Amino acid sequence: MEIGIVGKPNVGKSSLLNKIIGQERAIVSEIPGTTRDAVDTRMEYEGNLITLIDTAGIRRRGRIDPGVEKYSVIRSMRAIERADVALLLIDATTGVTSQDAHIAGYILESWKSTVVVVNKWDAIIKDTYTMDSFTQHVRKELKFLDYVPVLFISAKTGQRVNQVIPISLKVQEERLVRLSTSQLNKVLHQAQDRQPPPSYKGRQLRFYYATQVRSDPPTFLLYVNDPKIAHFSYIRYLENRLREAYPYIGTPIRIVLKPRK
Ligand SMILES: Nc1nc2c(ncn2[C@@H]2O[C@H](COP(=O)(O)OP(=O)(O)OP(=O)(O)O)[C@@H](O)[C@H]2O)c(=O)[nH]1
Ligand SMILES: [Mg+2]
Repeated sequence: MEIGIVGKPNVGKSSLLNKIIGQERAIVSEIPGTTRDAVDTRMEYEGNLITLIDTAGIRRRGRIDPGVEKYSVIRSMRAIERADVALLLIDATTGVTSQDAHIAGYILESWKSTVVVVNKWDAIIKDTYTMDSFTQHVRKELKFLDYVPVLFISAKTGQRVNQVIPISLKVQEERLVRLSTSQLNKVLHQAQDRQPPPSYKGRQLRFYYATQVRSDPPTFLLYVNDPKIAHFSYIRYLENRLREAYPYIGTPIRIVLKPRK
């Protein structure tokens, strides 16, 4: 599997990569990136072949010029496109910034899985509540990633770095899970009974049956009377009910509506 390490400049991407390689007694080989933007590192972890993609840093002299931020997002995008799971690094000392949200948006658009990794956890003053309140901050700023695990690490001291690969593998495993058609329909019909779709322009959405047409990412086809009268919030509601049946940790769920012939 491919794990992309993405995030704004200076967040600690290369430090994390180096720490992972240094900590895991893994077979590691560095292969030149397919573009100059990325450095690929291959490793084996408990029988899994993993490629870590580090978004290359940008050479800069002195202060950051205005083009750098935008360009680093483009570099992250390329790493995301090649990845199954993206590690979105957040700097604990700055909190979630608009640039982080921008990269998160791109991960979502690409239907890739995510682990939010809050780095530089050593560098802030903490008490027993800090992790909870930082998690809430992440949930608030990255609203649409509410199914994503959040990990607090220090690439400098190595704190919890050993959890990064296991969590990524877990997320990838969930990404490939298929629900049976009967299980899927049971969940969706129960959801519909519990909360029927709201009517739109005097018409009500009717849902007939569903199938999972693919995994990677999990994609569900729902046959309905008319896709045009489905409301976004109702699709979100169905997605949440599906996640109660199976959490799909870190992975986006795709729901596609089709008119029943
Ligand atoms: N205190 C602290 N500093 C860190 C940590 N991780 C990285 N740093 C420091 O942050 C700076 C940037 O680290 P890099 O690993 O080069 O960051 P990067 O994301 O690869 O940066 P670019 O490749 O330029 O985008 C360095 O000075 C690191 O020593 C951490 O966990 N704690
Ligand atoms: Mg770097």
